[in-house]
Amino acid sequence: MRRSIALCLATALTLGLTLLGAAPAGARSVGVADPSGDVMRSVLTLTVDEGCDFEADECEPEVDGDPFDPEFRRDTTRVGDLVATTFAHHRSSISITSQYLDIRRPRAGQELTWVALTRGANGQRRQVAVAATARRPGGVASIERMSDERAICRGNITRRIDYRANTVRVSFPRWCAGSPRRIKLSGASFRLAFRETDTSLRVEQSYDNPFRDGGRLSSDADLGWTPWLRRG
Ligand SMILES: [Ca+2]
Repeated sequence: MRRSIALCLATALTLGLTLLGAAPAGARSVGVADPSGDVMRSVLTLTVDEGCDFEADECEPEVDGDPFDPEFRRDTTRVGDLVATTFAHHRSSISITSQYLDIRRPRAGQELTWVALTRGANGQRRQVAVAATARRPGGVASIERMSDERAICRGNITRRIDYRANTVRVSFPRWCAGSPRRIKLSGASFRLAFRETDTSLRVEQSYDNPFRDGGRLSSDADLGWTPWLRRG
């Protein structure tokens, strides 16, 4: 159940972002400042009848909230609040570095995920994720090709989550993104917290993106992206 909810939320990770930091066209990197105090949070609760097995197909859970269109409200937490992100297109790699007010090491039942999206001038698109849990606080990195949802570049992604410095950095070879001459980048940071009993599952999701103050998650028609970044 937890996994299926996570997948639903992952589907919703195609986010509404708006670029605030302008940069000259053809820049090799861009730094984006984001306001503090703009973390958004939603809560989804699923319940089943007493004595019903949560995992059983015949036990249809009652859902409070929409996993595909969560209702987000502003939260006051500092945890997961992005304040600055640098997107860079280097000679042989692409990197994204984010500074948070506080990232906090995940406890059991919590996940911290940085999701980046790439859009190459050659039409190649990728979703890059770094997901940290209590068991894997250093994070597990992955890249998915958007055209066929195939996982690629396993073992070629470098990630570093520094819980003292409150930073996340991810980088990967250009070829993992299809080796475009120019690329646009986007992304957001998520926190998930699961609380499970025999008859209920509560999923708290909060997010912040490097471009925008608050707002909802939406379709990628609303995505804000960096300008085109030329190869450095
Ligand atoms: Ca922020």
